[in-house]
Amino acid sequence: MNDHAKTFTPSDATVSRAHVDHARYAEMYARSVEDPEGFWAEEAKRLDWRRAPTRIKDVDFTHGSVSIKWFEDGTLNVAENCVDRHLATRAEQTAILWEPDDPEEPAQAITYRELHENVCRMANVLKDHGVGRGDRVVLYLPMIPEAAYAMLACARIGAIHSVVFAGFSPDALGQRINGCGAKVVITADEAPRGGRKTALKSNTDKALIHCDDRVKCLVVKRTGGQTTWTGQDVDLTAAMRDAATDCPAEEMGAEDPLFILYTSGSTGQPKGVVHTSGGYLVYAAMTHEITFDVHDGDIYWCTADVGWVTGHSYIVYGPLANGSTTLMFEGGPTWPDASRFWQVCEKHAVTQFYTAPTAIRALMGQGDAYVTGSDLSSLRILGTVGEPINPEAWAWYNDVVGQNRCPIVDTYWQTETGGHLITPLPGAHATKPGAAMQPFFGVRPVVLEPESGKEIDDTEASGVLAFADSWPGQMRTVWGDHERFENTYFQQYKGYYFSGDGCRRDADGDYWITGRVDDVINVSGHRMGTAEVESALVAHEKVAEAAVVGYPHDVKGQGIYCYVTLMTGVEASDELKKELQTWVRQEIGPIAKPDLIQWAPGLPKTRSGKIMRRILRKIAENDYGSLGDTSTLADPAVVDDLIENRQNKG
Ligand code: 6R9
Repeated sequence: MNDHAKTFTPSDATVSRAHVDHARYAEMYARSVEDPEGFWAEEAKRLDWRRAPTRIKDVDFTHGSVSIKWFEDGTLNVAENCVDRHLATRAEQTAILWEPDDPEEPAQAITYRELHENVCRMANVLKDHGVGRGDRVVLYLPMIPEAAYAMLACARIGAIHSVVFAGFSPDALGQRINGCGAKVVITADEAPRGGRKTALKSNTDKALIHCDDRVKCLVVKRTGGQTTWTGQDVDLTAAMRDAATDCPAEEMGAEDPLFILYTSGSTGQPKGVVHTSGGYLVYAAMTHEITFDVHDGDIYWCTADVGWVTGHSYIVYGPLANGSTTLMFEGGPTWPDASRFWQVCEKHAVTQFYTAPTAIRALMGQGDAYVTGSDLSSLRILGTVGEPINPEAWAWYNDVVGQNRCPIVDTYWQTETGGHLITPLPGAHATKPGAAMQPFFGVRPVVLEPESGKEIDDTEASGVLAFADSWPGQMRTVWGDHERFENTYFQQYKGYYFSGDGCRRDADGDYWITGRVDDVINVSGHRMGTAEVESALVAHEKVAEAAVVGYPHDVKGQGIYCYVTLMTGVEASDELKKELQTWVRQEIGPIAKPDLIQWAPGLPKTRSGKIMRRILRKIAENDYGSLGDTSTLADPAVVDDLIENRQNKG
């Protein structure tokens, strides 16, 4: 492929405004990998430290003794960095611009002074309920300012938050509360989204049935909708009103955990990714400023949910550490109609807009008129995250939304990485539709041969993506299970952090992410372990066995394809398919609802009983002409039946 043919160079205006241009990138990048200690000691000065770090980097990627520490002897408070330190110069500047689900409801502009007050109030309520340093607090909230207050209130008193996406089911919530041993859950009565309401409080009640009785439930009144109250419940809205507006910030070590965020892997239940205070914040702040080329006066909008890492790093921590105005949107892209995003951009004169390819594809399908009806002249930078973006969606984003004048930053990163790892920088790099382009500072990507694990030195390379050294935003461990951390990321390819993604490096040395190489699927940018869906399916009394794979889906990127073997005597029917879809939805949450279910009298297995997923993937992709070697199958006839009855004939 001729990659040069599709290169978009930034305009002179973009380059001259940018924090980092091409020459500066080259010079900074070289320094960041040649002298990481010196480079990051300098970058750490972005933050206000109580005690400035002198020990900058202490990293060992060796399996069996993996240890990652940054700025180890430094102390700071994250909330102080995101709020208090801006008060001298920005007290009356908007910190959070909140746009509700319903366009008829007024937006709210919360200044840094008000943010400080609210964070302190909530911190005092948490303290009143016995929460202190190192305690865990689970947040299960709509996209409302209280979600940011709660995160920062925890940070202020040294508690560790774990945000659970409001789309998760009571079971999934309960597992996460128990998983981190939380003392308190903060939720809301209801979460409005797309004109509908999710009953968060009653979901929380259901979750808490399976948790320690002492777990307290603090409830924000978002809608005032009917809610049942139990003895452990606290009306958080009222308690905040009565609480004091100042609360001292705890002095925390740089390596003290800031948050836990559960994410899916290829095996087992989701794992609690642990991020720390110092390194994470330095990295979130720096990437936010440079990747989105943020300047004073900008109105920056990331459409993610705070339930995902993108919401943590690029709605709350990065922007607020930088003293930016961050827009927080409660709703979704297509309600009341497909113009909602663009109307919000016009209404608030948004300058940076950051969303996921799945949203772009969904909106692209609705036609251009929804976009062109809004004045988008304020936009300067567009971003995408969450999955590879297909060139058609990239072109539409560039032409119709960006009107050919806004660089698109296709930011590759993960929950585990804390911030962007590979991304173009607006004034430094040309872009190519579908390419994540170049490593961020301090990041050393390598392409490995999947089998041998050998590093491919040639510029043009294709293989799996790993990283040869640490960066400050890297996760430190899996909560409560360091061995799982080492085994998941450092075992297969010794001496590297393994991403789980495939990748291609082109003749120019630019990186293209090709998707997961493990049993993780990416549905509308939401990461899911096929094992989680399988275990939900087999928990149903009529299901004997299940195998789940991803298949290409026009809007979602990947859809969930389930092969299900029923218990003997159970009759297959369309009603049962619906029942299983509803079941999985209830077990995990709406994002995990199977798209296609195929009844499988048997699953293709090796003689040792291992399911051959490669074959199931090919059938689901409707690519059964290239099944490859099936000679190790115990019963090859199974495959013919599966092909004949495949569900994706598109
Ligand atoms: C931030 C986030 C991580 C996985 C990752 C990869 C995929 C994310 C991407 C991308 C291609 C991009 N991914 N960004 N693939 N291009 N720009 O999404 O975190 O939810 O942990 O997902 O998402 O497969 O491994 P997370």
